[in-house]
Amino acid sequence: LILINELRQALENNELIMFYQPIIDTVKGQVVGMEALLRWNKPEQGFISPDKFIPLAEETGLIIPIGEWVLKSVCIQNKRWIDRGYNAKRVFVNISARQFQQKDFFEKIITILNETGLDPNYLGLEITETTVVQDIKYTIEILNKLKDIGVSISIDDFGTGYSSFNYLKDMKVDGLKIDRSFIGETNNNCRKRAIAKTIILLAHQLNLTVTAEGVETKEQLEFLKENDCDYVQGYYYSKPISADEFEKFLD
Ligand code: G
Ligand code: G
Ligand code: MN
Ligand code: NA
Repeated sequence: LILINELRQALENNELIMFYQPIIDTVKGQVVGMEALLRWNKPEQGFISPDKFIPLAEETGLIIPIGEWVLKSVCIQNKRWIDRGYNAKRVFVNISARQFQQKDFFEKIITILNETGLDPNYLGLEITETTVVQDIKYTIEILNKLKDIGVSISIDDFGTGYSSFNYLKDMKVDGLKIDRSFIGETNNNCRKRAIAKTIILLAHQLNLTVTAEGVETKEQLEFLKENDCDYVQGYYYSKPISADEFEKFLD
């Protein structure tokens, strides 16, 4: 059981840390970006997955300061890598619905980009279908503003949220991320394979890029390559790792 006070303390005591997972171009086999994933390094307990504490943070509103800390530290880290001469890559940050729906969300992004000096072309946001359909008019306005400054938007966990396809015709998103529930065991499940294939087609028909998550085997990778999936992410290449460990993927 995680208590709200412990989580508040975690933020104050610097117990939160970002891990990074490479995103790979399936044709070139090169790392083109990374997803930033939050971890809580809890004293005497080790790393705790966000699945265990993000829901509590969302319920209590702590996701607002935590989300700002995440954005800031990821922008600082990516800027540092670029300044040190590594090939610049886009870093993707997960954004909770409650965070995205704040009235000053766009202004907060601008402030963080200004303060950290990160070029917006090297930042991407991952939001879910459920988030974007909460207030469609507002979402369209924010997405247009983000696109204008160069921040990229991906729809995360695509195919698992509560939404229709309707929003896709009006919203300027750049990519879809196929949820890993459609990728795992693709080699022995035709229904999952059919869904993954169809999401790739849908993305390309809409001029969007498509990333498959949770790629763990050579067979899954081959299947995705054959079906023209643009990018892959998963344990087959690397699990999420610390910033220090990630540097080997930047070379
Ligand atoms: O990395 P892991 O599989 O443990 O992540 C579990 C879940 O937590 C995923 O759904 C992921 O999107 C979410 N998550 C990871 N990092 C962050 C973060 O920085 N902010 C938010 N809002 N969610 C995150
Ligand atoms: O919801 P979101 O897509 O942000 O979640 C990403 C989560 O998926 C992270 O918690 C990350 O640790 C996890 N993940 C990344 N690659 C793999 C993989 O190949 N297999 C499994 N099972 N989980 C993965
Ligand atoms: Mn994600
Ligand atoms: Na996902």
